[in-house]
Amino acid sequence: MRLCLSLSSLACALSLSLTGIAHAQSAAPPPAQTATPAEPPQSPQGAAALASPFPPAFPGQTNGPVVVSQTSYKVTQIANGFNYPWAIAFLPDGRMLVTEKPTGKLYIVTQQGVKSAPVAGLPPVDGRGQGGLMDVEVGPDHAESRYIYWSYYEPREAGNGRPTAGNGLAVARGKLVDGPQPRVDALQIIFRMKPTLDSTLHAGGRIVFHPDGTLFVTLGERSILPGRVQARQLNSHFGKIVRIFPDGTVPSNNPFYNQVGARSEIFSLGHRNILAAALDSRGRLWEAEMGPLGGDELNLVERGKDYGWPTIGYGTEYSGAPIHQSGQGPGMEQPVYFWNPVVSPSGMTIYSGNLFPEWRGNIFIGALSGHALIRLVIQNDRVVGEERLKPAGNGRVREVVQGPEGALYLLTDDPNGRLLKMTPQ
Ligand SMILES: [Ca+2]
Repeated sequence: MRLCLSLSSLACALSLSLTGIAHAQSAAPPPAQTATPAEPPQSPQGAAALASPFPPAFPGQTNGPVVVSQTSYKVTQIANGFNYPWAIAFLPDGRMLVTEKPTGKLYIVTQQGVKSAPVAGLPPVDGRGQGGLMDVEVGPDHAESRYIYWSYYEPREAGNGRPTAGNGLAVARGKLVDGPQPRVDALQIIFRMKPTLDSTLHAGGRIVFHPDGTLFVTLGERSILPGRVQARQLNSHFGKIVRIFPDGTVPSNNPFYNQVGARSEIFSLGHRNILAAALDSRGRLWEAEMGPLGGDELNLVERGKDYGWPTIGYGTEYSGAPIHQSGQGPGMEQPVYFWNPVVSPSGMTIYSGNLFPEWRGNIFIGALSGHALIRLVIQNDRVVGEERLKPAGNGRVREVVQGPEGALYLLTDDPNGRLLKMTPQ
């Protein structure tokens, strides 16, 4: 069920913030007030890495051994013409929900590639910068409730003392009404990231349902320094993964539920910007986050733990300036793996299907600046092999999801975004 189908992921957008710390994560034009950064080095595995400021904490934490699949696959294009699509979710009959980031549009797409009219009734999005409509998920009780869930940059009143509009990530649900003009009814906003900030960057946006009846929402730290400094502060949602019930209420067994001054939704902290997250077969949450230059990370997320951003890490600012005093620190978790050069992880699924037995248990990650579908072989919670697959040619891979039949479905990140399907050759 959701363990397999909803683990998807997703990704992010553009370029550089005022402080020069964002990834070049999308081909979309940067906001007018920002400089255009150099694209992070394209990173075919084995290419020369930039010098890391700190050594890895353990062997194999970066630049893992290259592995090659024995299984051959074919790629079928189901549809194209999506404007920077972001996420895929499967309806019970095999049709797909597909989001478009900057336009805020949601489509229903058949396996034959027929697109519906945009689903009506979604609230407006702030589509500037990395913003817009992000993830979509089909509720675990969809058969009875018809609920679908989605995340988006919500336009808000001005934040952080600036005259321009602010925003924040929000998660909404509504009941899908199918038909020639699909719509959602009973709209309900179940989560609002706080505080509001004037930034069009790093708000995260992945939604992952857990079999225990809760859902995780991954968040970012907004890139600009007033946001970044909040990533380890419990009074802010920035740089956190939060855990809520589908109706927006907060589980009382969350780690900081009763802590004065802490936001009760917080599950983990110290993240930079998470667009890729998925559960494994044991129900554990993995995430890959957009790091600074040379510092994208894979983390196994545990309740109440601190993943260290911006205090520790293995990268530098995109200007080359230092960020961290150390790669390690007391009370903070080490990434399972990090990438140098960066790959811009933007979608994730942990394969559990029958079509590709060789790939069971592997972590698949869509890479934007990596222009690849990354396959990680995991043993004892460490990366023991990495492969860069090219099912989208040299395209930027935004999303990877396992379909109900065990195929892998992908989205490419471009103005003529493609919906692709990988099946055995
Ligand atoms: Ca970290």
